[in-house]
Amino acid sequence: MLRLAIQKSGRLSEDSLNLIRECGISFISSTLKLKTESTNFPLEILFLRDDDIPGYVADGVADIGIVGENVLVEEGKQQLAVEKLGFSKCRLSLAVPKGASYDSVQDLDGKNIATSYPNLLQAYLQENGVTAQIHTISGSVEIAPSIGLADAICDIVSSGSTLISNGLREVERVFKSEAVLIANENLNAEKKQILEKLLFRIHSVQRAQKAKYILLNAPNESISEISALLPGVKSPTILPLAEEGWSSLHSVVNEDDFWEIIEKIKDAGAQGILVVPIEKMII
Ligand code: PRT
Ligand code: ZN
Repeated sequence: MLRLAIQKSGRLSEDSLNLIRECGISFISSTLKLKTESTNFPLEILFLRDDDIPGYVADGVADIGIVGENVLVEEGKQQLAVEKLGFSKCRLSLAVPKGASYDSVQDLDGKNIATSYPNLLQAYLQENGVTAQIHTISGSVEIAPSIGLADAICDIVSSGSTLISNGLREVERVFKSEAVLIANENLNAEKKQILEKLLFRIHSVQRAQKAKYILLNAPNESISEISALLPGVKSPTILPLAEEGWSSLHSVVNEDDFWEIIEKIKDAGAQGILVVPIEKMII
């Protein structure tokens, strides 16, 4: 049995639970419960505050966990990281009041900066040869300049709208973060094996999220040109159509190069292009 710690309620909770479900792991979840066990996989889930997850995993109270890299690195436990998960993307940024003059991070020398991430901020300032007064506060960091508590703030930014609505301007990106799977460093053989199984499923889900299945019709004389444009897992599947001289091509394309490929294959004579999502991709 492997014990997984995820955030009880917050920005990581839903995506963490969805990832587990997409891995085919079923469980009964209730917002009132602190613990649940899967009905079809040797996994127990603990629901905790995100800040407690790295510590519990390091101590072995939980075997693995899902947490933001910002929290993990702030707590100095980056050695526990196993795999980036691609959700809850955000950045830790420095921001100053909209009207304040600002040219470079050196302008923060001798200033007061409010943050909930003193270690990440201190490391960044040190790298840049800046000495500032760091005020550690646990919440509502963005109001610190307007109440005279600080000249600047260092906080998590996602869309940027919180900064704008508090009259602040993002000036430096200190740290880029996303959700990460972490694991205790001394798992026994049985737990390691379960983790391997879980990682295999996570990789299949992640590959599928990035890939699209594409079907198209093409005149036979265009097949070789179109095939060369379709990367696929191996090579495209080619099936003859009932109509003489035409074929159907099936392949897999990566989301990142998707539009570029579509344009090129259209120019090469592809018609009736269908693009469908892939649920799992096992290679
Ligand atoms: O109760 P618990 O301690 O478990 O939760 P929490 O309140 O400490 O954390 P939570 O749920 O707010 O965030 C969990 C994790 O989500 C963070 O550690 C980040 O890794 C990640 N994440 C992603 C974010 C954001 N996006 C985010 N936008 N964490 C916080 N924010 C906040 C930010 O602090 C600021 O107040 O949202 C505001 C900015 O958002 P924008 O979109 O206006 O820029
Ligand atoms: Zn927290």
